[in-house]
Amino acid sequence: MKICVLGLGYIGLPTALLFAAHGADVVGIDVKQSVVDCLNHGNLPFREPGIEDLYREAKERFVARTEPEAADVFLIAVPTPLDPATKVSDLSYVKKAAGTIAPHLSEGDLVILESTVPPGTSERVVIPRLEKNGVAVGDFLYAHCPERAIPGRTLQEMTENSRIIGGYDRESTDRATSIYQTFVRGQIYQTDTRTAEFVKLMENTCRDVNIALANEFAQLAEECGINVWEAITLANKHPRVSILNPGPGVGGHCIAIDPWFLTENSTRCRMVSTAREVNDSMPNYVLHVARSLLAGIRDPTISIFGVAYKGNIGDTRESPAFKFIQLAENEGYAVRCHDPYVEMFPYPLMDMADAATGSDCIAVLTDHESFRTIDPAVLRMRTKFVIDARNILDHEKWAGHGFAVRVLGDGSSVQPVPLGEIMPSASLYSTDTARSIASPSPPSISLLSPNGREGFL
Ligand code: SAJ
Repeated sequence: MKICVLGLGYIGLPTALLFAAHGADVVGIDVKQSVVDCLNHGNLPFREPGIEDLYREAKERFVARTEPEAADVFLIAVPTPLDPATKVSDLSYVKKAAGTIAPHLSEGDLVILESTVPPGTSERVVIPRLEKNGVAVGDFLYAHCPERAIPGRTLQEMTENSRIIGGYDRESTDRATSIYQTFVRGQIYQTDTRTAEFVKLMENTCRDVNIALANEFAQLAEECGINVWEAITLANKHPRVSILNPGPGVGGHCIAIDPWFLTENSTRCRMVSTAREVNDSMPNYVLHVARSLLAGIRDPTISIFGVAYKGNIGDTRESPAFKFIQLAENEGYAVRCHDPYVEMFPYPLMDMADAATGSDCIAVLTDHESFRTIDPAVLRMRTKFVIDARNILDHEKWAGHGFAVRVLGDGSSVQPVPLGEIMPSASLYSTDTARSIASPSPPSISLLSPNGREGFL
């Protein structure tokens, strides 16, 4: 079996390599010559746990090219970004991919779309382009098989997760099922194409709405003077409650984008777009916290720890850090960035000690495991503020080194500050967010002077 995989990104490349490692001859197609060259020279264009070993296993049966060629199966895994101005999906890559497959399509071939698309895209946009060379759907087979793997565990999830396969007809669905069964160990559920498109969007939208709820709880908790992290832990003891974690916003190429694919053809969506707005506003909320801390400090510098969109990966796509950096710079802050996982970023990246030296505030935006064990003693700050937007730091340790720790969603000893108001003087900050009812320990409290520095230098 020969498979042509169009798009060698975070989904397409691992999928192509898995097929090759399980016996298919795979031609990987990417419009970027640099990606093709990189792979054909034995290198990988990005990191992902296990992908190097997989590449070694697969390379006898894998080759990269810039143009598709005749194959038994064509798999489209190209990006479907969002037009940021209109909040409408940009299907240009999918359209182009379908158009370049058409001249190579023969009766009996199978085309699989993995890219996430608005409901109805297969019928309205993809299939008509595939038919342009005279072979009609039904004569060729077609299925939508949305990807479900999470960056950081891509290979494991591609192999173990269940899959939804929505075929144009029964033959298409069965053929696609048998092809995925070469490496997927999870259950495969069959449906039609439009349902499969909708299911994928529901999954990511569900997560987005639940994160938005957690983010709203965090802000409410601050207003109520309680610690949301403790409250969530307790609420989640209920057998039917599972609240997610608040944070500085939702990034990544999917959850921050896909919900808009549901709303673009609807005039009825309320909750979906509200959740997007809540999550998109979280960098503003973190900035509001920073503003309250840094008021009174001359020429403040803020050091961002973590620019990846989430923990333990180097992926910065749609990261909330971008918005936070812009807001902080507009506020007049000097901004420095540190991320041990990220290699390429439009802003200069510094090592941890350099990013902290002479700075006034650290904002932890990503939950990298390595941040748990940072030794605050090595950080030569001018003013020792830290905002932990992920509740990842060892707060007692940081407080022990003179830091005033502000944890997103911990209002247990923060005086509420109305949004937009710059807090000029004293307020109290808890340095202990990990109190439990079973073993309460008194929070250590730092009283800030009007210039916000006393006691922390
Ligand atoms: N986040 C929170 N709080 C949480 C969980 C996540 O703030 O409790 C944030 C993360 O920090 C990150 C963003 O949300 O910025 C998204 O991260 P994620 O881990 O929730 O998801 P992704 O975007 O890496 O991957 C998602 C997954 N979808 C679901 O879990 C429903 C994955 O299975 C999909 O394959 C992927 O989208 C995709 O490609 O569609």
